[in-house]
Amino acid sequence: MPVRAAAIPNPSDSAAEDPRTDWRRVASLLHSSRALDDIEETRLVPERKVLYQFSARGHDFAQILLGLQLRDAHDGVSVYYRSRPLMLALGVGLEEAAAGPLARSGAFSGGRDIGVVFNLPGHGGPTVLPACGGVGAQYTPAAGWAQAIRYRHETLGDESYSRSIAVVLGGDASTATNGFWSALNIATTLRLPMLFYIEDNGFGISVPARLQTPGGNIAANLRAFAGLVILEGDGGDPRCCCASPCHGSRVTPARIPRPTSRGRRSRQSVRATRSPGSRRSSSPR
Ligand SMILES: Cc1ncc(C[n+]2csc(CCOP(=O)(O)OP(=O)(O)O)c2C)c(N)n1
Ligand SMILES: [Mg+2]
Repeated sequence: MPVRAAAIPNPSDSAAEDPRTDWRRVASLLHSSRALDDIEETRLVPERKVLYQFSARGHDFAQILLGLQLRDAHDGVSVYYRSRPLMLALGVGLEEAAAGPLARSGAFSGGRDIGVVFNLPGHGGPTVLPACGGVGAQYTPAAGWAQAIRYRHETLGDESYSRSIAVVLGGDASTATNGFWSALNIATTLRLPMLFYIEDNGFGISVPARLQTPGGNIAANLRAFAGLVILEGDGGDPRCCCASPCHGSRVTPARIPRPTSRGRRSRQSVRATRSPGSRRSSSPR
C-alpha cells in the first residue's frame, strides 16, 4: 500500500532526520530481532522447545525506531505479544528476550503463559506495564497511565511529567475490541497524552482486515473522531514511521503498519490523535 502523502509527518520531526538516531544501534537491534525469530522458527519450534512463536518480522524496524525515541522517565508503554523488537530497543537483553518463549523459570512470564508477555520496571526510563495474551487488554491500562500523567502534571504540578506520554501497541484486529474503544474514548474525551500505535499486518490470525473493520482500515474510519490526529505510513520507511511520539505536546499519535508478509517489505500506517488523543509461524492463543 502506498504511503498516504497527506498523512506523512514532517520528516524533520522524524527519527530519520534526528541526529540523535543511532543507526548502528537500529541495525544491530533489527538483526538481533530477526535472528531471534529465525532461530525460533527454524530450530526451536521444530524441536518443540518453543510452543508459540510470534514473528515480529516486518513489525521490527518501526518498533525499534519508536522504542529508541521513548526516553522519558515517566513514559508508560503497554505492549502485546508481537512487541519484542520494542522491548529490545528499551534495553531488554537478548538472553531475557529469548527466555520467555523457552518457558525458562527466570523469564518475564516465569515460564507461564505464551512467553512474550513482557513487562519492564522503569528504573529511570519508560515503564512497560505487565502484558498478557488477551487481545485488546493492553489499551485501558495505557489510558490509565496517561490519566496519571495528567494528574501528576496538572493537579500536583509536577513538571517532570510535562513531556511524558503513554504508548500502546496493538495489531489491526485488536482495534475491534472493547479495550481499544474504551481507551480511545477516554483518551480523546479527556485529551490525554497517549499514542495508539497500531500495527496493521492485514490479518487477525487468519481473518483478513476487511472482515474486522469496514473497508479494512481503522484509520480511515476514525477520521471523524474528535481529538484524534491520524498518521499513516509504511513501516519500512523511516521518514514516516518515526514521527516524534510528541513528547511535550498533547498530541496522541498512533501508527499502523500495513500488510506484511515474509520477503516483502513491511508497510505501516501512522495514525495519531491530537491533544487529547509476517508472518506468524504459529498462532497466538
Ligand atoms: C481476548 C482474546 N480473544 C481472542 C484471542 C485469540 N487471538 C490471539 S491473536 C488474535 C488476533 C490478533 O490480531 P492482531 O490484533 O491484528 O495482531 P497480530 O497478531 O496480527 O499482530 C486473536 C483473535 C486472544 N488472544 N484474546
Ligand atoms: Mg494483525
